Amino acid sequence: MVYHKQQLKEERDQPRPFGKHPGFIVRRHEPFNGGPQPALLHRSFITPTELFYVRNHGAVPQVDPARYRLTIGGMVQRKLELTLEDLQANFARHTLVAALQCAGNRREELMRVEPIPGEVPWGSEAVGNAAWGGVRLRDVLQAAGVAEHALHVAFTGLDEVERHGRSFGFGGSIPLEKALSEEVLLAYEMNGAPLEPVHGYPLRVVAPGYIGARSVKWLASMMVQETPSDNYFQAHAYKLFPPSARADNVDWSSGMMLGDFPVSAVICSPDQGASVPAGIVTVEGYAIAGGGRTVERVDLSADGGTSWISATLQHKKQRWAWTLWTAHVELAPGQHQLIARAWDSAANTQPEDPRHIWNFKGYINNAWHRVDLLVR
Ligand SMILES: Nc1nc2c(c(=O)[nH]1)N[C@H]1C(S)=C(S)[C@@H](COP(=O)(O)O)O[C@H]1N2
Ligand SMILES: [Mo]
Repeated sequence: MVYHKQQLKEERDQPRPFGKHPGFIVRRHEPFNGGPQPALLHRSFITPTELFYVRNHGAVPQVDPARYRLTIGGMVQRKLELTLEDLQANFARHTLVAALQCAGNRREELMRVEPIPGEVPWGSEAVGNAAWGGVRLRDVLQAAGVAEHALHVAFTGLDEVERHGRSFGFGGSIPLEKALSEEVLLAYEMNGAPLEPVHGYPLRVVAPGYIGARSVKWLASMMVQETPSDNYFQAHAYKLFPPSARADNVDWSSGMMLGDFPVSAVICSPDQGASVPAGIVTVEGYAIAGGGRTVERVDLSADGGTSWISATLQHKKQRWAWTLWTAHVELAPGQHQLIARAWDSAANTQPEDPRHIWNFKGYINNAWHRVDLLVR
């Protein structure tokens, strides 16, 4: 669906949940989940907050900043309890442009291979690129003093998520090595403003290059420990399972805990099913590389992958951020399919078909991105 001026007029009077743009696709109201229409996603390098996707597993908690405390415990020399003011006054402020991407981005394409019940059917909108401001997790860990033999840092949020009759805060962990890297932030700002409640106010983790699930919002506590978090969202969900696994036969210990996400390119415009005039067609989108790798090339094919042209990258070699890209193809009248794929700085590229990477939770689909067009 393309976003039209007419629609804007009609939607102006509609409620805008959490201050999101009228062109925001709400995938679920409770808990609130959604993201922008693809045609709005690639308009600027920094994704405006009103267009930034939201992935929630529970209701958005209302946090009183005066009563807020972050606790740091586990394998540390000094347990800490910090107010927002402590963090802002006693630790250096750092900013970083970094993309967040949900592990479930593009799940919809996997669902067409085989249904994935109970999961959010994301198109390619569960991604965004923001300017984050806050303190380095490393600096806070150093203030607490990390004990020997510690290997992971586990985070828990203030939200209440229901799973299997239990209610608990969303959580997850990252390896200590990642936690001590300069890119991981405890962010209190997004795009130059205090975090919006829906994005984790007053404080969230930003773990660039990792699946979004590790960037815990409404951060309540951090535990330094020898093992990964035993929170449901680290120990069961957000794991990559073998192709034969299904909900009724899964061996939960067989999955790989997801961290770095893989390289991926997406066509945002023209949109799926669009009708465009014959001639030179401008194709635009985003590309993203995980784990601190950079996007080195984006290829575009209009003949099923037999021949490819190189797109122009607009934000080359910027680690942690996405890049926007543009390509021009000449198309004659008729039905066409455009395909995009990216290569990263480790020479990784994308699998051809979602059938080959299907997994029962529907994570990290980075198959060649395809858009069907009618050229008139
Ligand atoms: N406390 C908490 N943190 C959370 C989540 C959540 O449900 N609760 N969702 C995670 C997931 S799966 C993703 S993809 C990102 C989404 O961040 P955003 O909503 O700011 O885009 O937040 C992560 N942090
Ligand atoms: Mo996610």
